[in-house]
Amino acid sequence: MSCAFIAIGSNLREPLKQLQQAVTAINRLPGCDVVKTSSTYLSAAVGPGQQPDYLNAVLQLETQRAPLELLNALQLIENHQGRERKLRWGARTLDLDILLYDQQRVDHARLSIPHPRMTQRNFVLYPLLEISHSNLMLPDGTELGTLVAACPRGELRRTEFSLCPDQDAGT
Ligand code: A4P
Ligand code: MG
Repeated sequence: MSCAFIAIGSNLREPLKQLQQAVTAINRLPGCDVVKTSSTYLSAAVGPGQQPDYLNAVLQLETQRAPLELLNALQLIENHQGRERKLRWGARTLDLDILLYDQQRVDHARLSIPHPRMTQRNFVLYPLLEISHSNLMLPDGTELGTLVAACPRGELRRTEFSLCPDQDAGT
C-alpha cells in the first residue's frame, strides 16, 4: 500500500460541490482510500485573465494503484466533472494533481512527481501541512516546514466547508 497526496481545486460551477463530488469519486475507486481531507481554502486564481477565486484542498490516499494508473483514474474523474482543457491555467471545474507518492520521483511525459509547482503554492502547502506534519519530506530531503516557512500565506483563507467522503452522496 502506498501513500499519495492529491491537490484538488475548482473555480467553476459550484466549486464546493465539485470538490465534494471528487472526494467521493476518488474514495470509490478500487484500490484507493481517502484517509484524510484538509479544510477547504479560498484563494485568488494564479493564471491568465479575470477568473473566479479557487477553492482548494489536499487529500491523503492509501492506494494500490501505480502512479500512472492513479493519474489515469484521476483524469477520468476530471473529465466526468466537465473539465475542459482550453488554456493552461485557465478556469476549471476540477483539477486533480498528484503532489507526492511515497518517496518516489516520477519523471514521465505525462506525470511529474513531486508536482513541480507545489513548492511555491500556498494553496497547496498550507492544506498539505494541515493533514501531515512539518517534517514530511520530499524525495530531495526538503521538509514541508521549510517550504511553508518560505511561502507567505498571503490572502489564502481557510473556510468552514468540509469535504468528508460520501457526504451528500446519498449512500
Ligand atoms: N501532469 C504532470 N504531472 C502531473 C501530476 N503530478 N499530477 C500532467 C497531475 N497531472 C500531472 O495538466 C496538464 C498535464 O499535466 C496533464 O495532462 C498531466 O498529464 P492539466 O490539469 O490538464 O492542466 P493545468 O492544470 O492547466 O496545467 P498544470 O501545468 O498542471 O497547472 P497547475 O500547475 O496544476 O496549475 N490558482 C489557484 N488559486 N488555485 C489552483 O488550484 N491551479 C492552477 C493549475 C492554476 N492556478 C491556480 C490553481
Ligand atoms: Mg492539473
